[in-house]
Amino acid sequence: MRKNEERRNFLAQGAAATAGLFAAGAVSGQEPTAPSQMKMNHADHESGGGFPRMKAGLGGPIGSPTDRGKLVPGYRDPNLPAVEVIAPDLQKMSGKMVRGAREFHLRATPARRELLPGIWMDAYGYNDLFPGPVLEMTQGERVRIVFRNDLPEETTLHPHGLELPVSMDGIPAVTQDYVKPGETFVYEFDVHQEGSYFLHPHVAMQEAVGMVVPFIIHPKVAHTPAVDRDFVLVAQQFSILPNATVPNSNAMDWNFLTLNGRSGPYTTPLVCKLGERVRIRFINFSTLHQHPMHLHGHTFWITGTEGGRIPDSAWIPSNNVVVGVAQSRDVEFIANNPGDWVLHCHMFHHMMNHMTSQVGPIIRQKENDPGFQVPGYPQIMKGMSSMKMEGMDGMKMDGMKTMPEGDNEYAMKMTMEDMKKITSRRETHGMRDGWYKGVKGLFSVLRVLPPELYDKLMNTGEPIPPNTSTPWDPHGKNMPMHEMHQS
Ligand SMILES: [Cu+2]
Repeated sequence: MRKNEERRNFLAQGAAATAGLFAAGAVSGQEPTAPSQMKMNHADHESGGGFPRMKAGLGGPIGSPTDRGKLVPGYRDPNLPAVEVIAPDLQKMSGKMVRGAREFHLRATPARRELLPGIWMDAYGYNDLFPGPVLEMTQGERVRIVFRNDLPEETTLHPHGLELPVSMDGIPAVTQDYVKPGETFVYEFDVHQEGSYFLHPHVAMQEAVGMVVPFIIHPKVAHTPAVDRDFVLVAQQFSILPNATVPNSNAMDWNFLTLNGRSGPYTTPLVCKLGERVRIRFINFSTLHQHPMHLHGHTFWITGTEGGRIPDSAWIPSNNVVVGVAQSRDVEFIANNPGDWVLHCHMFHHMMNHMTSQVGPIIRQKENDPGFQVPGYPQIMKGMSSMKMEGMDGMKMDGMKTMPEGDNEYAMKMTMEDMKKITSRRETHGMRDGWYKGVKGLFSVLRVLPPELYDKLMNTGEPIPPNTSTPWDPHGKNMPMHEMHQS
């Protein structure tokens, strides 16, 4: 058995090296559905054809198909159509075929969103949502968007990045008249591209208050190597001043950073099975900032942009992809490193909310926090100490030992009900006790779970105690929470 396995790996690596040699030739004039990859049969799935599918590791030599998992397929049958996208915390629409076109109905509307438990934003969106809803379709289809303006002001709908007839481009004055309040305009065009696109109004101050619709076009034939999961995440930033719920679209300084309309730790984790091939589509619909999106514990390949699929000869390995304003970046990797891995923007001001001069800096507020004594570090502000919640320390509830204490102003204001919104979500069960203290602002978590744990978590209602997915403890004992340093 072991011998056979070694032989299989050896053969796969040989095939890998050969395929690597001819990769450049195969890629030129490449069909989008026929990348230069070796074939991997099901027997090779467990081993990943020489790539360590179930633990961290590099795979074949640089330039080979197994190099950092580059062309290692997921478990999904490559003959199946592309897998549907998963949009945590968003709603999706796949439309309906009407008179030869995939028809969607979108209304521009005011929309409310709870960015964090208890923190609401009143803005604009579509169908009472923002961002979203996510529209999904297939390359080659005709798309009809019956668009009605239910805002109290004029707007249009612009299909961003699409090669369509100019009359469908949605630019006020240049290609069409504004759609006035109460009016309907039908956008209809053939979609010959594939990739991660989005719709938005072509009215700058409306874009700044949330209006964006992810527009995901699957290729006619699923890309290879096949992915098992296809996530979409939309990054946005807002300025919500004290005592306001409406974002200030004029601001040049932001205090709320969101992924799919929520800030960490309210962003719902991306859950996958160990060994799967995962795609994440990042869309940046922020007013002014890039987001260097960083995934821990894995190396991904950058496989697509807002212009569609990149030929595999030009993919770039990375763990951090800069997503500029109005850009999208698709990345793919084999989730081969078990555990709960943060996935976040690496701009320090985006790694938490309220990093803005307008509403005061996040501060060290506990005198026993070693950072508190650092000269020059923003320290306790006058009056803040009186805001501490009384009697909350040591309270117990499902899935956690204590209330988050003193981590930031928001944590201090959270109620038990708010906390429950964060910790009661099934996708968070089994994470390390107190995980939510280290997940803020433009943060999410990728959970790479052994198959049995995944099935128990996502397909049963069985209780999963804290510390199940990250049970290892380098210090041989559980450190008390107050000694932990989260950053
Ligand atoms: Cu950022």
